[in-house]
Parts: sequence; C-alpha cells; structure tokens
Amino acid sequence: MITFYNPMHRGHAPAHEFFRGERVPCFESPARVDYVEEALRARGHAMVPPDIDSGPVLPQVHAPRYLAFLQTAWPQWLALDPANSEVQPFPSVWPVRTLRSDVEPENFIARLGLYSMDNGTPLAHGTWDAAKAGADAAASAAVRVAQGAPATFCCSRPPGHHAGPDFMGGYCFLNNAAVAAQVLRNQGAQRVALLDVDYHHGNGTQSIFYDRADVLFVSIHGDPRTEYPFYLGHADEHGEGPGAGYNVNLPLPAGATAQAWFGALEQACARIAAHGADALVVSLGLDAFEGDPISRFALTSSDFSRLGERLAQLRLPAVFVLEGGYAAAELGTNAVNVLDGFGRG
Ligand code: Q9C
Ligand code: ZN
Repeated sequence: MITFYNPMHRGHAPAHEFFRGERVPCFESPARVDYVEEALRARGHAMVPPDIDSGPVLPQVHAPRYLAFLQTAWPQWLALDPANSEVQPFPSVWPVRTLRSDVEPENFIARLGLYSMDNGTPLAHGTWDAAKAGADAAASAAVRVAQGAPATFCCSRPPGHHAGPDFMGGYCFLNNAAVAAQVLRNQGAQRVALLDVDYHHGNGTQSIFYDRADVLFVSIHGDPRTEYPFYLGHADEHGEGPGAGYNVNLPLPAGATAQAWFGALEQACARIAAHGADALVVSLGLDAFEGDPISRFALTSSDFSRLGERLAQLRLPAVFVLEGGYAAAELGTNAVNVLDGFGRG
C-alpha cells in the first residue's frame, strides 16, 4: 500500500504533558512513527513524501483565525522571552460558557486557551511544520485515491481527530482525516464515509462535519462518560440541519471485550454501506489495543488484521490516517496488520 510519511514529524517533540496533576513524558512521541515506518519497510510498503500542499484545503475544515494563530504561535511565544525556547507554553484559562470567544485577547496564554480544549496538547518549536506536513501527507493520500489507487496510508504525527474547527486538543492540531475527506470531496467524490476507530471519540472530526450530509462520520470509542474527550461522543449525537442522520456514535464501556468491539464494527459497516459512499477515510488510532497504556479496550494484534479484512469487504477505496496508539513498540505491527488485512480482504 502506498504510504505518505511526514518528513517533519520529529520537529514536534514536546518534553512533557500533564497527567493526573504531574508532568510526565509525552505519550505521543516521535518513536511512535519510527515503529510504524520500521514495520512498513519490513513488510514491503512503499513510502513516499507528501506531494500536495494542503494550504488551500485547511480553511475548508479550520477557521482562518485558528490557522493564523497556530502558524505563528511558537514565534509569538519566543517574542515574549527568548528563554521560552526551553519552556512549553500551556493554557491555563478557557472561554467556557458565558465568556466571549469572539474577541481575541492580546495575551498569548489567553489566546492559547481560546484555541485549546485541554492542557494536554503541548506545543513545541516544530509543531506547525509537523502538523502542516502531516496535513499535506493526508491530502496527498486522498488525491492518490481520487486518482484510482485502491488504498493509501498517511503515516504521520501529531494526530488530528481531536482538533476541531478552531481548536487544538488531545495531542492534535490539524485534523488530517478531515483534510483527507474534504480533498476527496474536492476531487469529485459525492459522498465520503469517515470511520474513526481510535479509542477516543473523534470530537474534532464530528464537529467539523456535524451539519453536513456529504461526509458521514461514524465512530467506535470508549464511553465519554468516563473516557477522554468527556464532553462529546454520546450515542444521541446524530448531526444537525442538513447533517441530521449523518453522525453515528457507537460508544462502548471502558473494558469492553473484542467481541463487543467487533459487534459495533458491524453496525458501523452497515451504516457506511447504506451511505453509498464513493470513498472511505479511516481515522486509524491503534489505542483500542489491549496493551495501550492510556486506554481500556482489548483488541489483540491479530484483531487488527481482522479489522482490515472487514473494512475491505466494504469494497470502497480507502485512505487510512494514523491517529493515536501509545503502546509504541507494538504500534507498527498493529497499524500494518490493518493495512495488510485490507490488502488481503
Ligand atoms: N494529559 C489521541 O489518541 N490525554 N489522543 C489525557 C492527560 C488525552 C488521546 C492525559 C488523550 C488524547 C489522538
Ligand atoms: Zn486515541
């Protein structure tokens, strides 16, 4: 399967995040993609750099003022104090309910809060370049499918599915899967199905397409009553306006078995088949793995092969986009198991 990698991902390497009130090393690390590249190479998948600029597509899925902030955030942080090159900025105040988000504050940390959903998404000097090259890889993977490739893979970090129209969150900055879906639409697909199998609900992707019927969003994830992102991902979120009926959430309780997970996958596949899509985008998080350190599902490495085989039965050209998955050493095996299962199926 042709794979677009992100040549800039290593520049996004923040040192720590907050976890249970303490600073801990980042779960979302450059080593993750190293393991995936190693498995791709070992199993004979071609890897090429991105060849499409996502610049014109980004404003179709993100607010211009968010893009403007993100692109210049690190230089603005350094302009406050050159010593900030060694300091990670974190938001500490957010415009929740009743507070105004239409006026951009001048204060940098206040703007960082305006454009963040959590304090768990650290910025680093290379964050914009890494996120932009990742969006380019997603756009490239989508164009190649629009041109007739049966399937492509976007092997990139940081991930994207928590990034909403105008905010970062959950280690995500630019919504790569949304970029891929939008590019497929721009290239002539009338209907796109977007399946999110990351352990965490893809709140950003859901919000970007919530009022649209052309991109069906279907997600299998840990119940937000107990799992991140907590404030979205419930089963009663069906879409709004023209998008009513085109959003499907299949939450499962933390601790759900692989059998329950594959039951939800059958429901997802039935809805996707009914959509009459021209193409499929898969937000491929591998954190439903039994060994994931921050998630609580129980898929085994061979279950990921079964997932790929089942998706192939949809008989749709597919763009796979890497999302989460924090058992780094097993991430390559698990991701490529999905791709090879799809190739066989
Ligand atoms: N800092 C993805 O899998 N982290 N994101 C909670 C507190 C939130 C996961 C830890 C998990 C986000 C793409
Ligand atoms: Zn996740």
